[in-house]
Amino acid sequence: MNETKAAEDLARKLFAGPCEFIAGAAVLSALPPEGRAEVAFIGRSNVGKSSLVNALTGRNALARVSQTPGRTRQINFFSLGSACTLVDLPGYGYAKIAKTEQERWQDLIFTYLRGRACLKRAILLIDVRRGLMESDHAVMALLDQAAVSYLAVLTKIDSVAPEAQAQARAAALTELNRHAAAYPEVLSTSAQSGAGIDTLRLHIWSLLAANQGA
Ligand SMILES: Nc1nc2c(ncn2[C@@H]2O[C@H](COP(=O)(O)OP(=O)(O)OP(=O)(O)O)[C@@H](O)[C@H]2O)c(=O)[nH]1
Ligand SMILES: [Mg+2]
Repeated sequence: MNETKAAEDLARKLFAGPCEFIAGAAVLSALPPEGRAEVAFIGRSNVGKSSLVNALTGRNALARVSQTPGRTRQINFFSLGSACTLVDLPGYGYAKIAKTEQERWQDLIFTYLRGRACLKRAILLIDVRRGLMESDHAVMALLDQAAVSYLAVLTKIDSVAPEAQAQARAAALTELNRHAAAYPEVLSTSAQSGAGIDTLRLHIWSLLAANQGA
């Protein structure tokens, strides 16, 4: 068995192990105390954050998914074994919710991202059909400023032809190269078909392994 295969197996095992909801925070004061390494899923409303958390952990209903944007209304924390905490954030950039509510969420998300020492990586989701949009740029600037390293992941790749996927990847990569805290890499995933899920598991596992060794 080569090294990559062994790491892939360990990554799969990590995500097949126990994963439980531990806390939900709709306001800053409700955030759980800092503890294990956190990996947060961020992105516009409806981009597929909750679906990706479910696909990674192989559970259908761990995080709530909806066709209606604005489904996740609090920051949800899920423990993944004893290794880390997966964090499913509410989406941003959804115009149809009340302005005050939008601002409150954005404030909550931004303050979490800026001030959480145990946040080891943000996974920035991009809908393959839409690419990076204006509201993503504000988040990327914030992550750069706060020095939170982030990995861009295209979602819903089952919904486009391979050429469109390649174009979306190239466009995202060009933009990411301008950002200090961005990984110079874009993963392609589908929560529906399972494409790219193992690769993302491996990315998260490697990060935790490196972190534990540090
Ligand atoms: N075709 C396709 N649809 C997907 C995929 N992942 C998610 N969806 C759909 O996209 C919609 C939104 O998914 P969610 O996972 O709730 O998105 P979210 O980013 O958590 O949304 P908010 O919590 O509202 O910010 C749902 O209708 C999902 O079924 C995918 O890989 N392929
Ligand atoms: Mg959600």
